[in-house]
Amino acid sequence: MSLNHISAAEAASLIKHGYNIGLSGFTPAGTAKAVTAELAKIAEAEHAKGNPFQVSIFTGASTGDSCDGVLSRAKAIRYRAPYTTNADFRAAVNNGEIAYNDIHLSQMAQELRYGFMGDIDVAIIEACEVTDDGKIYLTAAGGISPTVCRLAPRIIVELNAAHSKAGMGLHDVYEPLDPPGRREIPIYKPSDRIGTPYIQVDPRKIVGVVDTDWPDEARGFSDPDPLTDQIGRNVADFLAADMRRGIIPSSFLPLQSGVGNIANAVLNALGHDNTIPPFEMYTEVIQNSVIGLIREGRIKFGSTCSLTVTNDCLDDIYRDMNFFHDKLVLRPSEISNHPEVVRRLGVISINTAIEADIYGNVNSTHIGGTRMMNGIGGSGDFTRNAYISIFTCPSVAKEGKISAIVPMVSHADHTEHDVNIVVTEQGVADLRGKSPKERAQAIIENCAHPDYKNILRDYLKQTDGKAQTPHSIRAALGMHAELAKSGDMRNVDWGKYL
Ligand code: 0RQ
Repeated sequence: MSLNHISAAEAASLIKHGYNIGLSGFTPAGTAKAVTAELAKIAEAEHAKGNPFQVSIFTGASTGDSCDGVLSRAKAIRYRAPYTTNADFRAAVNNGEIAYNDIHLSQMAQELRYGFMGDIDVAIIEACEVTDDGKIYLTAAGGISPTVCRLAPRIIVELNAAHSKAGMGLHDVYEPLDPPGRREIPIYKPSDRIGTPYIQVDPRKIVGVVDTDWPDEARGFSDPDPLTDQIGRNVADFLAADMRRGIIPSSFLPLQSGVGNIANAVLNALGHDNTIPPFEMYTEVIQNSVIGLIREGRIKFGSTCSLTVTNDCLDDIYRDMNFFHDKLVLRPSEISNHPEVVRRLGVISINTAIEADIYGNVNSTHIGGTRMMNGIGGSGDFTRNAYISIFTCPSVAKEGKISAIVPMVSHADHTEHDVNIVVTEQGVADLRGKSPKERAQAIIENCAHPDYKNILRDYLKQTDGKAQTPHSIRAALGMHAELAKSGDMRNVDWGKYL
């Protein structure tokens, strides 16, 4: 049978109020764009007529403006999971307009299969090729596409000419069985391939193919600055020292690294530290810095869920697939982030904190304990199962008015039981093998900004100092309360809490 080519507007008209939509993509990479952009127009028209029109969005991770942005502004999202980075979506969530379920990225596909979030009505999948017999070749990300393609009764394919067909061999599509039939995921090294390069679907489920030419909406990165460079160097020096003393094998271990400028700086520093041998990545997101390091031979292999790179970098990869075909693999998020594989391979995880407390609990998601920033992403998948788990952040935010090191985090994403190392531009706190009181000493002395060291030391003085985890429960969030009151944590007066 031949597939039915339709316009994005026709495809969007197939989506009804109340639908649950499963989307391809992971970060703006590989996310379907044209149909959601048209859907926002339908929602606005329906709202203008006084009719309700809202959908639920299930995806791999964040999307671009053509999904989360336009749909949030059109007030067309009722519910969404998981991670997102869009500013308009964030504003809507923090205004109470959208129900947002911020779950671990590795769990998204399986929670859909288990039925925790209801049925999927339609999948919208970006592809660089689709065949009449139902083979869908994904673009720059694995995400939850295999699962939503299997669960959805209808599939819309966005056939995007902005992604070269040269990328057709990049993916390794594999979906585990559900318990009690689950077996081990047979990945024993980052480069192992265990599935197929395409998703096989029943072609009768493909209700339309939408031809587009729409580049990924990947964000660029700021130029490296002295602060992110210093954090990067601190991480690289720490890992090199651990290798010298035999904690990390001399052949090194695979790395996972989150998204953003700090992650880019860390990878640059590691890549250019010649005491560290060429290494591999088992990660969820590959950014530009990794592609450069693969070209330089400093990174031997990258297993990832997405290529969250700038469009010129992506085009270079597609043009040079002869070079990259045995150096990159794209996996579904359930596999790229799978705890079993992360633990087996001994992945070293590097993620970003908003704040860390003196005992090693980390908040990666909530500003001031209540307002959602982006979400946990894959940081929990990797942190809890890592060989060594690392969190990085600048020691202060907002011109020093906020300390990233606080007595007690205002929201906990990663607990003291999971966090091994905290790194700021000030230095490195190695929490491994330490009791809570020893950890507090290491974090305050090595990671806190000089403006806050005495404030944190004074906080500890007003606890009884003897308990397993000394706290003054009345004062523990005193720095946050002070920020809310005067706009500067440095004004905190512990005497008030005595
Ligand atoms: O504010 O935007 O107004 O300038 O938070 O902070 O320092 O620019 O750093 O963009 O890397 O974001 C943790 C949010 C960091 C991100 C987080 C303010 C700060 C700034 C952004 P402005 P920076 P980044 C990968 C794996 C999720 C966990 C993870 C993130 C803005 O990295 O979402 O790593 N991580 N997941 O000023 C108030 C504080 C603050 C603060 C920073 N303590 N209080 N504001 N800011 N610290 C993701 C995936 O899995 C796909």
